[in-house]
Amino acid sequence: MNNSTVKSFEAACDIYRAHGVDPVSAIEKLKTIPVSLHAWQGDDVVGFENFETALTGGCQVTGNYPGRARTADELRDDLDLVLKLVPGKSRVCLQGHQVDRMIPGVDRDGFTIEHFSNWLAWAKEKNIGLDIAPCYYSHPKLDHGLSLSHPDAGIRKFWIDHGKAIRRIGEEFGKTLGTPAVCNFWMPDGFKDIPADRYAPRLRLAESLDTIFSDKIDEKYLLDAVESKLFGIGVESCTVGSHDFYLMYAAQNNKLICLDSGHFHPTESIADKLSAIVARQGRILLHVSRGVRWDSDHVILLNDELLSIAREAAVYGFIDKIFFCLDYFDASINRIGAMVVGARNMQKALLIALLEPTALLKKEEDAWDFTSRMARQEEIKTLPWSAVWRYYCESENIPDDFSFMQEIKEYEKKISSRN
Ligand code: RNT
Ligand code: ZN
Repeated sequence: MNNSTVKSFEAACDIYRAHGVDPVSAIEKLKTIPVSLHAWQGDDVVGFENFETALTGGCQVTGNYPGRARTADELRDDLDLVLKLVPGKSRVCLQGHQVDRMIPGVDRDGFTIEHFSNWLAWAKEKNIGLDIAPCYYSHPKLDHGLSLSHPDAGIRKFWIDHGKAIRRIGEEFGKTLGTPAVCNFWMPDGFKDIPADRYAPRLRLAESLDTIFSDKIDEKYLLDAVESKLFGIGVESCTVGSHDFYLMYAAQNNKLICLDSGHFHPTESIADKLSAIVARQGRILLHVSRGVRWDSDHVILLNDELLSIAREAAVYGFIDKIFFCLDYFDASINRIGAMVVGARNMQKALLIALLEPTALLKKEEDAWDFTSRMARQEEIKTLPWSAVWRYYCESENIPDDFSFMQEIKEYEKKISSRN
């Protein structure tokens, strides 16, 4: 290891220890926190079914940077590189249309583990966990923008069967990989303009979900989650699976609620919601994203929002109850770079949170000394976390903050035939 890295780490350790924090245990803790990398950044949420459809999910991927993974094999190659450039404990989360292969005559309602067997073999070999989400968009059966809440029972049945199929696939992931697969349900159902009836679609959505979840699967293998949303492109006026709807649904059915940081009013932070939900529901799934004005799924940056999410997740001793999954898609830049920058930022934010001298802040707060608390919060911003980060990356053989770009550029040359 580089001598100056060790020296600055030791100096940083002295400072942190004077604040009652041990960077060595912060690093050890960080290594145990799984972060699920969202595979869909690699294929622009296109999937690998035989047909190419535009993304019809009330969200949008923009940009035409070369190099999109066109097959599951290509995506796995890309992820192999991502995993080399990101420290910490990664998982991979798939969308239900990122199949290895299609089987003639079998549509999404009939997918089985056979459609994902190479993914499973790959994850087993790499010793990482897999998560999955059914894919309720980019398919002709998403009719008038509705799936599980559609008035037609036949359409609902197709999507119910898709949900059931993906849960079974997740169960296989969980069994084989020895870690439960998180199976996240999000569907774009909603209305562009003011609906006459917001109630009936919500009743139908609840009933469809009940039918899907009536197949009992052991939580040792599969953890169900439901993801809420305020609005999306083309569904500006009403989202059937709103936050109120899913918070209630999750609470009543003991499911994970998934909070996506891009799915609320632009000034509403999900950070404050973490302790509220964990206090009542015990656990939570996060889709860590970055909205810019609309639900735009930009690459996550090390900004105040990310820092406060990680802070709220890490300091109360319930971080093992938080499931982290990244969720953004930017096709205007190198997709591997997008994944790596965002995933490293997630790791950095978690490290900064684990290095927080929370006991000092609490002491000041308990003594009603809110001025010192504020001064302390400001002091924390200048503590030398970057020396700890550099040491951590080097000790894990992960390139430092800019040199990973070199590997990405070299890889970009190798995959130039994709264009
Ligand atoms: C959409 C949701 C959902 C998607 C994925 C690709 O607004 O956030 O999680 O990002 O299905
Ligand atoms: Zn999401």
